[in-house]
Amino acid sequence: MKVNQSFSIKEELKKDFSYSKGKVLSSMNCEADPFAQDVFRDNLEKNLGDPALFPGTMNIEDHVITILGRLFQLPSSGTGVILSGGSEANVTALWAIRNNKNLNLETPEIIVPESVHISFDKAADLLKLKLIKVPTTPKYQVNLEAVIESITKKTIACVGVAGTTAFGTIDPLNELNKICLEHQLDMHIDAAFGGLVFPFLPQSREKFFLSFDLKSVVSITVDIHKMGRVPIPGGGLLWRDNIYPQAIQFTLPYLAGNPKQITITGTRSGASTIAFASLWNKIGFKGFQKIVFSCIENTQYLAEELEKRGLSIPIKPPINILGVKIPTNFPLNVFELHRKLWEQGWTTTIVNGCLRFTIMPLTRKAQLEKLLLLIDHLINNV
Ligand code: 0PR
Repeated sequence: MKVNQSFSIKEELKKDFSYSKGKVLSSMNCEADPFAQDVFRDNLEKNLGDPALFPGTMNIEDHVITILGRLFQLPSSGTGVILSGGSEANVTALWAIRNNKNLNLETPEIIVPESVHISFDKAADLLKLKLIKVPTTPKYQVNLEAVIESITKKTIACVGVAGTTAFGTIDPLNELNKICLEHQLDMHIDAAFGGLVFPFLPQSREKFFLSFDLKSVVSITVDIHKMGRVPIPGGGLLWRDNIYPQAIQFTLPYLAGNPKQITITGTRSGASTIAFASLWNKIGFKGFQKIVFSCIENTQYLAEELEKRGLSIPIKPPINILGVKIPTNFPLNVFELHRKLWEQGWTTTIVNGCLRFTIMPLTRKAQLEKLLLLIDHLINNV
């Protein structure tokens, strides 16, 4: 391939969207907290893949696991790791479950709701697992009867989602746990997005059961680069017991201290881990809760305003992800509205036929008012 001499990195970067305008409503990432950005920048060289060189960063990773673990009642036998994101965490979780079971099955089966993130398809492909996708209910939660019907001798685990990619819904984890216990199955929870939302909601533990108190739950994915407000990459994986990471452990005989790695990657950035630990030290549970409340308030505001304009909300948003249905008699269809909003710099996605808005910490109510004015203008000028 010929090198284009006029290629300008500066010009290319101008094509990118910036979170700072608050108009990106299609992403689960957002502009990181300014303090977290500073900490991140100060720690670019930290490599969690080499504990002998960075023992302090390793301790900070443990500290972050403790902070996250407390949100989900991780038992004292528990452990965890910070990876590149939710996809790697989900792949690693299924890897550990598969190896730990060690049943000599040709293709072990994992039952997942059809709402799961694409990372489970990737995991199944990589790990030679068979993914059994079961339908969801009209509330976009896993259909429990379908789960029971799907269990076979080859089933080794079930997955529950806390904060689905499409609508932010949470599966009936308590009931799923009962099924798993009865059939001696492991349960993994993908709380990549919802893991730093649900625990801050009032009485959420009773209501949502996103917790290691459910005895079949062996692992939980929780990302720090989504609602954790730190720069990418940062995805957490918590394990109930050390036997899970031990099942995927490799020793590096040539590195000082012969470290054991339980990660797909060798070199592993510690910057977002340090940024998260520092941000938590600074603002704590209450600070994160405030951010979550404001995101949810803004989501509810947008939902109500869109309903007033004749759009429908098929699933009441439990958190800050909003799916909106465009009725057939509306002046614009979902593709047209989606395209026209993008043309004005407002990014959304279309998921399950709905226009999906992710309302992240940087999106202010004033911003949403501007979005609604634009939508009014688009409706009135078709
Ligand atoms: N689990 C759930 C429930 C998710 O929604 C996602 C990401 C993952 C796991 C995987 O996380 P990583 O992307 O960290 O590996 N869902 C986002 C989505 O599909 C990913 C994303 C993020 C897409 C930012 C676009 C974007 O700008 O919407």
